[in-house]
Amino acid sequence: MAIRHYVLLATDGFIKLPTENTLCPLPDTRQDLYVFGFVGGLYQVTENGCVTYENKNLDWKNPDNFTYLKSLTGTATIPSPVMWADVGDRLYVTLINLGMPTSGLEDPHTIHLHGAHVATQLDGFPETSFSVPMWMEETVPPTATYYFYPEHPGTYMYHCHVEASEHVQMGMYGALVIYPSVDSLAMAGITRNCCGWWEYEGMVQKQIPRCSSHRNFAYNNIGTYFDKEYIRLLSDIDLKWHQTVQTTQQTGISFNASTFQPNFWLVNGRAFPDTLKPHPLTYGEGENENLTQLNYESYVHVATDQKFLLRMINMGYQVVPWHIHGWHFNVIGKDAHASPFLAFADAIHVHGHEYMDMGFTCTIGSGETYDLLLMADNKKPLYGNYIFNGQDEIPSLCSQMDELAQIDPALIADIPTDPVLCGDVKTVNYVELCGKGEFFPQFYPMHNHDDYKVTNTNTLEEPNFSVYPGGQLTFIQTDAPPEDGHHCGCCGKHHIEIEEME
Ligand SMILES: [Cu+2]
Repeated sequence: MAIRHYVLLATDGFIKLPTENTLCPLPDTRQDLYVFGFVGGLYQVTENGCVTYENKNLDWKNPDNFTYLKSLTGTATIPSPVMWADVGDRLYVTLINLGMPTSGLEDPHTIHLHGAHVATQLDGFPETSFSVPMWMEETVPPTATYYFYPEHPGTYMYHCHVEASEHVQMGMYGALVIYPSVDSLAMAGITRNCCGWWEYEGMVQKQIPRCSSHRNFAYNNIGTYFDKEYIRLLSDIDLKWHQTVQTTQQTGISFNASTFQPNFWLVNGRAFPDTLKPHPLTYGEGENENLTQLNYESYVHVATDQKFLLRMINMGYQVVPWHIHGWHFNVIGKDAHASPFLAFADAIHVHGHEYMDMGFTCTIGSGETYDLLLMADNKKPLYGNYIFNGQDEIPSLCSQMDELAQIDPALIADIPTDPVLCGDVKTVNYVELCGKGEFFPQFYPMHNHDDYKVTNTNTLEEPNFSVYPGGQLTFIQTDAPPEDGHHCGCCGKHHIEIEEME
């Protein structure tokens, strides 16, 4: 059990949205968007009586930190920092209100831990609790500290609930993830033996690498193991609202909520092609286990045969039909509750598709979360022969692509690989891969299937226009199974862990 204490500071800021679909556009082709949001993050963790300060500068009681804290004013982006904890931890979030100087608005703010089982006093709904005023004086800021005792693992979100129609649209939201604890897994029969292997009801689970922790399970269920996880925080932006809020103090004009008409659709605060780039809120690998657990990377990059979890969160005002190419997902949870199908499959000891809640498009309403588990299985055995050799008297796809390339090389895509570092964009071209006899990497898009939301709008110039692709679109890249892996004798899958069973 740990006491995890976050400090969030509410303020305003700007993000830049692409108005083109070129991968690394010049800054002047971007749309500035005025936003509200939270900055800050994890302040301290107390475990077994030991206090670790993750960011001592967030200690708002220390006057030495006032300059730093005030310097965060105006630095908000979308989304706000990820917060996470284990079941049974105590989660505290201290809220400071830095104000929103660009617009001059002096609104109070709250933190609503959406989906959390908290007492009404802590709910962040100001009409039934309280809100936090702006920090005006050079004394210790007025704060409130929210408390959440996480009982259920799953995917949650948080947002400000002051004038929610406005403050949520302006961007005051972030992801909240609760993992099972070692104890909660044990109560579900999931334990670790002395050699580090995971067991379920006393049976060693060879498909789960020993390096996995309790945070490689989405729920207290053996069927919710994943190798990698990704947050998909979806939202939509009405540029006119944002511009109106930015100038409302001068103009006296506010927006009419019933005219909501978004023209940007975001994944983790960004529109394609920015979704292919490394996310600025992502910490370096291994930098700090308290901080590197989760991030807002939009580009999914896994090895073939890995299991990956998509934590879908819809903070927009529109329903999102989220479609994933390449594989069918298994809905292992919704709104922080494990799918009942998992228990059913477990009870009758089957794991076939017919006993799971599978699909290829997940329809996500505002305020909903879904946990989608995918297995990046290997398509080479089924499709490699046709692609490289041809079959059924149809020539190889490689030779067909080669002929198309001779008509126009641009017909064969140069696909950017993960992560796209502008200035050094690495690409894959399938004609070249054919020449090397290589099947990997594979690339699968996932996107909002309201395809008009897979666009970016240019509102800077007349006439206004939109470009495709843009908006809520990103990729899953799967590389070849690792060469240093081993073929598991139990499940027949390829695993990264090379150690033999003990
Ligand atoms: Cu607010």
